[in-house]
Amino acid sequence: NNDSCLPIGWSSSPSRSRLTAIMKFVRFIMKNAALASVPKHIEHFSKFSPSPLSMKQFLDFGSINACEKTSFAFLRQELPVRLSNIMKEINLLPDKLLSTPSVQMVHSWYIQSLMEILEFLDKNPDDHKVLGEFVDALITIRNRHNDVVTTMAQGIIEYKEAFPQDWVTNQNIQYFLDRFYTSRISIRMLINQHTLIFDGTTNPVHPSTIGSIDPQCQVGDVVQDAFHSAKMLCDQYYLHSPDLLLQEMNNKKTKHPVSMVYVPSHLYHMLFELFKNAMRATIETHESSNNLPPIKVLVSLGGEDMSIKVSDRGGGVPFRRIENLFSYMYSTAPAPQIGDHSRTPLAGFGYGLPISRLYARYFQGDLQLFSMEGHGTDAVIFLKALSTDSIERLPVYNKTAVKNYKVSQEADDWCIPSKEPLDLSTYKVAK
Ligand code: W6P
Repeated sequence: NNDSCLPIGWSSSPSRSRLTAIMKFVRFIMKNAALASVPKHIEHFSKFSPSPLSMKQFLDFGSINACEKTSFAFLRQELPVRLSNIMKEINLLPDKLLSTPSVQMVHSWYIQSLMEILEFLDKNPDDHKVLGEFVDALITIRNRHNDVVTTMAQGIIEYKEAFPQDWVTNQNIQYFLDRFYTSRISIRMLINQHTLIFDGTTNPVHPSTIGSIDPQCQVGDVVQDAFHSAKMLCDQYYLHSPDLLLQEMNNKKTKHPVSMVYVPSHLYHMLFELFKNAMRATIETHESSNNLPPIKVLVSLGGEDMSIKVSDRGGGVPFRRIENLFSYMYSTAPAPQIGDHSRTPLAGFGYGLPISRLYARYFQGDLQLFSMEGHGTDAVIFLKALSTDSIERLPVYNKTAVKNYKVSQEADDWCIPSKEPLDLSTYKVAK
């Protein structure tokens, strides 16, 4: 009996369906009221600058005096600040890009996630139920944003198809996406730390990790792991792969493996990307040869920097084209069709390199390419050796940022080189 669960005095299905309708209507009104208040909240929270955390502060959230309440109170303020800051920048995108279905979709995810966090502003941090619901909300939000990178890439493709790509647009898209993806990396870092530290378990494989941070990240081990994965892909498509030659330099304790405080998954991401590129270049320039030159890796720990150099002898890239390797616009191509073997899935398209550079820069490091056409390429990841120097590098929405979106089609202040030989006859002086 459908009515058996209703209190006495409530009876029959018509009033029940009526009740359902009323509740639906109330939810509809409330949802729209929440939606209508979003712009006000964005205005409010975008006036705050994001608060960059250091590695040490991240570790403190996960130490003995770890306090879920403190983390909750920090995140329910900081997440809206970071979301609102970058949402203001989304709104500054050129109309032709902002109006694409893909960008609209991403934008709606940000609005939805912001609303879901704002729900917690008036809740009690001492209530365990609230803390549990917050973790669940963060997991929902993280999953909602899983496909942001591919969806934005789709938006860029739609834009490229409709409008001729020019240098100015490329610069604007580069500026925005570098900031947008950095913001995303940072928000996911915050969410990962909170959900991993306060789900009440320890990582069975790496018990010493604090959330996604390993206080004793063995750099050489991550190099080996990333190389191994790239090697598997490479073997699958080319039926062979170059070897790895790994050397470690530790300025303090020679012969000791290099270790540092870092996020192993970030390091893995960068190295995997570099190895795919290095392997592809090596194989494609030694197609006829039976022995491939190895990929050499040098890990070096100094007083200030921890640097990793990945060297290939894959023939290099012309200097003029290096910048394009980091360009979102020039490196977005539609994903290869299934069965299309003209494009290999091993590097060369997608956002691998620009996003790897953002991971390096996120904790004050960098990723640079030094290539000599005709010979090969050195890719170097520079990271801060000291955890006190590893502080989040975050975009902030302010007047300077706004100004950078107003870059317009103005004349360059350097002459345009002419390929036509100058007709010197006009300068002939009559004798
Ligand atoms: C290349 C191009 C490249 C990009 C990134 C890393 C290594 C390499 N090697 O030829």
